[in-house]
Amino acid sequence: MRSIAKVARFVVPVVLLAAAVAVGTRVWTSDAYACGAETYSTRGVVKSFGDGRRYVNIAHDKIDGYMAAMTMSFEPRTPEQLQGIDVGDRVSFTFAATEDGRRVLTVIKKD
Ligand SMILES: [Cu+2]
Repeated sequence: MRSIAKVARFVVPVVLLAAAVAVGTRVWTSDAYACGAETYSTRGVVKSFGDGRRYVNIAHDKIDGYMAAMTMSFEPRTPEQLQGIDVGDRVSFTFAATEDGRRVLTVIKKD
């Protein structure tokens, strides 16, 4: 039993450290662009898509604390987010305004 306790004393901290590193890495990579970014939610109408649907132009309602109503572009976080969404659709969406001036959709769905 003494040897098991000895092994546990070594293994437990190593496992905890590995888990902490894994969690930290995941948060850093998947949400890196969202670090320090403000998120906003609003509604709008889809006007057009950029090449390869790399962005979507939306005539959005007023966004409290951010800007008045206007048409502008938003980047999907993944291509799948824009599946089933077409020009003319009314949508509700949330986006992160990044420090480098991008607006990345975190959620978008048809109304
Ligand atoms: Cu705008």
